[in-house]
This record gives sequence, structure tokens and C-alpha cells, in this order.
Amino acid sequence: MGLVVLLATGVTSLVSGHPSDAWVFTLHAVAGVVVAGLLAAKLWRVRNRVRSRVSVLLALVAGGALLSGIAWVFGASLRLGPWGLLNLHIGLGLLVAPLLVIHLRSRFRLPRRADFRDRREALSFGVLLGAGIAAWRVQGAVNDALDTVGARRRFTGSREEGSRQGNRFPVTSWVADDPAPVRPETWTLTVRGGPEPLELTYDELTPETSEAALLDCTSGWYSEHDWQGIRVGDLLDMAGAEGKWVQFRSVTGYRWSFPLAEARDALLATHVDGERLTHGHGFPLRLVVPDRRGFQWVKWITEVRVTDRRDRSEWFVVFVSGL
Ligand SMILES: Nc1nc2c(c(=O)[nH]1)N[C@H]1C(S)=C(S)[C@@H](COP(=O)(O)O)O[C@H]1N2
Ligand SMILES: [Mo]
Repeated sequence: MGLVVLLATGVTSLVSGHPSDAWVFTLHAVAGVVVAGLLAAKLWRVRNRVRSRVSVLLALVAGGALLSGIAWVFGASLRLGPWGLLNLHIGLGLLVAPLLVIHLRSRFRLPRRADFRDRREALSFGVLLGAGIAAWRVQGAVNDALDTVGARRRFTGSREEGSRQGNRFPVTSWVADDPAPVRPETWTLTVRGGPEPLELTYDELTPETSEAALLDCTSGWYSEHDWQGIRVGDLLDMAGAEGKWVQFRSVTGYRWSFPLAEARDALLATHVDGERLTHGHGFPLRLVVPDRRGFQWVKWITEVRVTDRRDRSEWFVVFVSGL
């Protein structure tokens, strides 16, 4: 049960960026503390009679996921090529799912009514939950008192990097996207969804608006900048495009959609803090969508599509684009 809560909140947290989603992260953390306690107790109980390899692997992977999560909270870092400690945490966490399924195949029984009526069980669950919340509180106090790197993190767990310094913040791809630099002479932006596609060349793009917004990557960093560009709503009006969903497509095929109202408020940025975007940050055009996670801020945009139905293929494409 605890592991299922961790998996569900962990996966949900990847698409949570609005401050009103903060509970997802809190629940994930408290459940983590509770499961750490349960796992330690269970390992102690079965210490002399573990038979299957899957069980051992599950214990190792789940333990690793818990430890990496706790280490992150206290400000630890790790360099693993393009990835960091939080990527390791996510990887181990996701690996728990198949191992858990195999592990439970032979052991699982649905909880019976009596299990819920058992006073002692309910009581110990309550105590565990209370201890989890208390541990979470103590963690905050310890981090603050020691002024660790972990103390200065957003509700998403992300830590600040290179804010307000133009292009000097981390360059990241979600999985493997790594296109050749886009040549402005041959690049065009196409807007579909109106009576006719609207096509703009690089020279026809004039940044008209500036907006402060915070990019928060699921690999554990955030960066705040003033972005200059074109309001998506203005572009859609120019194209006469109408519909319910707006999709932003990269030269690589990478793409993501947003509901019309939210997309209209978003920015297609050409500049960051007054500097022209570098290739790594999405030159010539990248999306700026406040309160959405970094992977939704599509880079190297070449097309905007307005449609009535959401394109579900993007959930798959963002994982394989560039491979
Ligand atoms: N086309 C495309 N856009 C992308 C990505 C990608 O892999 N391909 N990665 C996303 C991710 S995961 C993040 S965190 C941000 C990172 O932007 P930055 O490299 O400018 O910091 O871009 C997003 N936009
Ligand atoms: Mo990201």
C-alpha cells in the first residue's frame, strides 16, 4: 500500500508544477518516511528466511530509492553523466513497480474486512503516520538549522541554478533530444488551425513582450528569468486559429499540448534576460509556460497546432524523440 502511494505520488509529481500541487510532494515525502519504517521492520522480521532473488532485489531497489530520496532532501548531489541524484531516485522508484508485481504475484491477498476492524492494526497505522509527519517536520527544522543545500529548495524539491543570468543556466533534454543547431535562414514557424496556415520567417519574429517565469526541471533544478518573445494568444489571433488544444512541436518531433486558455497566456520566447537564446536553450524559439514542469517547455519550436482533440501520441513521443 505504502509503495503504491509512493509510486502514484512520485509519478504525479513529475507533472506537478503549480503551487497548489504542493500536497503531492508532501504526501510523497511522508509516505517515504512511513515506508522506510515499514521496510526496516519487515526486513528485520524476514531476515532469516528470504528465499527469492526478486525479494532481495526489491529490497535493494526500494531501499536505494528511499535513501536517494532522503539524501536529496538533505541537500546531497551526485553526478552521473547527464543525470543527477534525483534522476537516480526516479529510476529506482520506477523500477520498484515491476519488481513489486513479481514479488506479490505469489504472496498477495486482498485485505479482509477484519483487517480494518482490527484496533491494533489501525492504531499502529495511525502511530506510523504520525511518526512520518513528525519526521517530515523535524527534517525541515534540521535542514533550516544547518542551512543545508536541501533547505533552499522549492516545494517541488528543485534547487536554484543560474537565475537572471541570461543563457547561463543548465541545458537539459528530457530523454535524448539533441538536434543540430537550427539555421534561421531556412527555419519557419507554421501556425495551423486557422482558415490557412500562417507562416513566419525568422526575420518576421519581433519580441514584443517580456515576462518573468520560472523553469523547474524534474531532474531537480529551477531557474528564474525574464523571457522576451511573442504572446501565443497574439499569434493565434494573427492566424485566426480556433480550437480547444494548442500543441507546440519541435524540429525534432518532440511536442506537448495545453488547453487553449493556458496556451494563449504562454510565451514563445526568442530571448532570455535580453540575450538571444543559445542553441542549447532552444534557439530560435522556445515555449515559456509558467507553473508547468520543464519538460513541457518545448525547445526549437517550428510549429503550433490548434485542434479540438488532444494528440495522445505526445505522451509516447517525448520519451523516444531523439533516440
Ligand atoms: N524539443 C525539446 N524540448 C525540450 C526538451 C527536449 O528534450 N526536447 N527537454 C525539456 C526539459 S526536460 C527541460 S527541463 C527544458 C530544459 O530547458 P533548458 O535546456 O533551456 O534548460 O527543456 C524542455 N524542452
Ligand atoms: Mo527537465
